[in-house]
Amino acid sequence: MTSRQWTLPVSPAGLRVLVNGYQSWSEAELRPIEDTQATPLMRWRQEQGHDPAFLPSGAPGRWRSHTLIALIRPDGGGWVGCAQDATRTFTHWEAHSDGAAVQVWYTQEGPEVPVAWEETPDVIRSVEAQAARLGQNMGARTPPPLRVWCSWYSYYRNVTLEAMIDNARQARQYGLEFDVFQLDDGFQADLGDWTEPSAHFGGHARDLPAALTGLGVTPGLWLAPFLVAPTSRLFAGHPEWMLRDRQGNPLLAGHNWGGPYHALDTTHPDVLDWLRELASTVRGWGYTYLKLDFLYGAALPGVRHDPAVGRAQAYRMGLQALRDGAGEDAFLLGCGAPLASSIGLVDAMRTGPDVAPFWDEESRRVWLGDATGPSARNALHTSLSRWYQHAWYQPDPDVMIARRELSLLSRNERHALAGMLDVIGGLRASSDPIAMLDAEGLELLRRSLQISAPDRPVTLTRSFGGAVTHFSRGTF
Ligand code: 9PG
Repeated sequence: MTSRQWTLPVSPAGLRVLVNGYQSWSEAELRPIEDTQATPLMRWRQEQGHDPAFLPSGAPGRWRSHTLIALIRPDGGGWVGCAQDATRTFTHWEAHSDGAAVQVWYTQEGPEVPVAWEETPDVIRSVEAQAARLGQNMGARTPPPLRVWCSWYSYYRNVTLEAMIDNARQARQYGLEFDVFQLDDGFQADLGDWTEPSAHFGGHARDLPAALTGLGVTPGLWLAPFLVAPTSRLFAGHPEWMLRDRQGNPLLAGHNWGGPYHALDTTHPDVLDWLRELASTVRGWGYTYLKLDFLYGAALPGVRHDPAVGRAQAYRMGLQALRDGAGEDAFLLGCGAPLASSIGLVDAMRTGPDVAPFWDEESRRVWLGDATGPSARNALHTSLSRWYQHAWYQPDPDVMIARRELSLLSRNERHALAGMLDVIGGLRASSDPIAMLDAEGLELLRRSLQISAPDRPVTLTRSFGGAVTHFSRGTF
């Protein structure tokens, strides 16, 4: 474990800190250093939304960040630090103000990697340059962005084969230009039993690609390939494949789908074979776009088959097996994933929590310290604070919402969400049942599918006339 420490020759007054959360859903933000970084009060949110080995601090004036950190003076200059490799190493940053002085230190979990640290007159440019170098070092894939229709944010787990085909047909009728139609969670019998259908789906996931291709769109499929439900056939057949806790029990990797679930141990050679086989099977069904979700499961702290392999490396071995099975030309979208350690293996990455058909859930965000939950506000806040990650993959800031039914968003909020997603750039997605859209909704969606060039913070202020003030140089 390497560590280094600096004392900055600056007063904390007016100093801001840019922090990056561990995985897709963890908060990233730019805040006055004297503020307090929220930490989740509920234990089950700690492993599901964060790195349980390096949680947000929860203490006034103390900020924790993964891979990259920046401290920004009112004049726009300051300090930037960024790991230059994340293939086998997680890099942890901490900045602390005691009211008089500011200290920064970092620790590494895994083999030593080069770390850039510099004082700069232009923090934004330096953040972008250091992040870009990390991307280059890890062979970042940045294909053109895609326009995706995803079943999750309207049908949730009740999606059916028929709903997928109906929506693809209606999108075509209305001339909506989607590249991909992606089936989300709900088609499978259980977590781990991906090749067996759920009772309500009304068919089999392998029957969908031909219909979608016939309608002129690329078939996409959601998987949470590292997760295993205790009720699944996979768990019954291979209990020895699970990541374990210190007592030797299958590790609890989180709580969702009405119960707890486990994660695969990706240092086990048979697990890697199974992952390759899974990705190649769904590719064989015709899915060339895969949304690989809850990927943090393979990187949790735990007892592994090969104890010499660290968490970041174990994670990447699992992801590499999926890439090998899906093929070099498959489009892989990571989600719920350790960010920097995915560079080079995924084409796109969710860079924030889920959008929801409401703006904010203050009780959960403020009182429970959990800004990883679904809301339009959380999704935008975090994806905006990761603008420099364009150099790592295509960012996916999640869906816009144009429908008025099944939504609490006001008209202004629907338009603001769509506008901000366009500013963030990257993938463009929608989940609205096409039949639910009125004329204004269809127009908003149509406009949203015209992707403008990925933007940068300097132009953020131009687009919003200074509304996004925390990104403007003037306020740094
Ligand atoms: C499917 C969904 C969608 C969505 C993903 C992900 O921490 N949590 O409990 C948690 C649950 C679900 C979730 C994110 C976090 O959503 O982001 O797009 O695919 O899974 O179940």
